[in-house]
Amino acid sequence: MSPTETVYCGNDDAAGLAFAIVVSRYNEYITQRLLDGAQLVLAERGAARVDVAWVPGALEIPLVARRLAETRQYDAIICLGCVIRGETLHFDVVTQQAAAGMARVALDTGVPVINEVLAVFDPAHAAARAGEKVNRGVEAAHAAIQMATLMRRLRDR
Ligand code: INI
Repeated sequence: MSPTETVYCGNDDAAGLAFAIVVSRYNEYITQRLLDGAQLVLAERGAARVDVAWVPGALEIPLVARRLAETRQYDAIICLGCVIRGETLHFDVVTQQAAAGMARVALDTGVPVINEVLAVFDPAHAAARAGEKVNRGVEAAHAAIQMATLMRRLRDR
């Protein structure tokens, strides 16, 4: 006799779902484009609510993400930032602390947190990931919808 098997997966339908986006002003000429990409996808996919919180830099993202996650009002939190190595001597600290903080928020609260803080070597690399064709904000929104719907599926099983 074979065991029963269930495969859990999310989908790309954001209807009825609520999202928060935490976005940093540091390198805003890049992060605004990531935000535009994420908002476009969430609107296209029918999200019911999309709230945006601006923070000064990547290091401030985790605290605000946590505050938003703790409201229990959001199905997923999307974090957008841009750290450019040439501009910071503490590149590793900023990227690693931000990433560790975001991961902790997700694990502590159970709310999916999508880390789309770009960590790149120069502005051209950042621009290449925040354009019309390739836009990591778009990818972040798709990941957020997938995770939000997967977590609902797991909750309702
Ligand atoms: N923050 C960023 O989001 N990107 C950067 O490239 C960056 N650099 O270059 O330093 C950066 N630093 C600011 C940091 O995130 C905090 O806002 C600041 O240290 C105050 O806590």
